[in-house]
Amino acid sequence: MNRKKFLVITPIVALLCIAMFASLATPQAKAQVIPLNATYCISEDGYGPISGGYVGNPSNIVGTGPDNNWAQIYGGSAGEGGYIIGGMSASINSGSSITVYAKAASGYPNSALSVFVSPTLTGTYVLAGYVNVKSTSAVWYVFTAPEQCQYIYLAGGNTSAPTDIFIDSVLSM
Ligand SMILES: [Ca+2]
Repeated sequence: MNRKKFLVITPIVALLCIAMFASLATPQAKAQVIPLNATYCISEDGYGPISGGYVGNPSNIVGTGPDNNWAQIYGGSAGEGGYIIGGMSASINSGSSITVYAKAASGYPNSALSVFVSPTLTGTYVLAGYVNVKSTSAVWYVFTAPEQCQYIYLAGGNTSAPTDIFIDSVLSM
């Protein structure tokens, strides 16, 4: 699959998955201590709106840990959002954690974030999980890699509510 086709198809898949899973319970968020050898997001490899949303400062997901510089995924109406693709500094094993340090803007308590993964940038992305980002204080949201992977596709958007998510860091530890 070439890159152009991938970028068109994947946001549609993301919103479908959000619609399928939005009524389920959300993963538990917990605090994290970052180990020195944590795998981190080393590159921003693509971003864009989904159905009319907006993505700001996407490269702020890159870095060895939280630095208080945030990427934003915004959808002012239900069904709108955006996506950011990140490359990790090392391959993540199936079953390992993927942790996303994120918060919601005030007034957007149903901001939905879905995480997909792939071993290659242009490969097939598989859902790792989703969460409703409710807190305006940043929290580590913990997902589990469903397969060996190195690329992370962060899709923000909720088919039944507006979304405004800020993401600082993506790690595996
Ligand atoms: Ca950051």
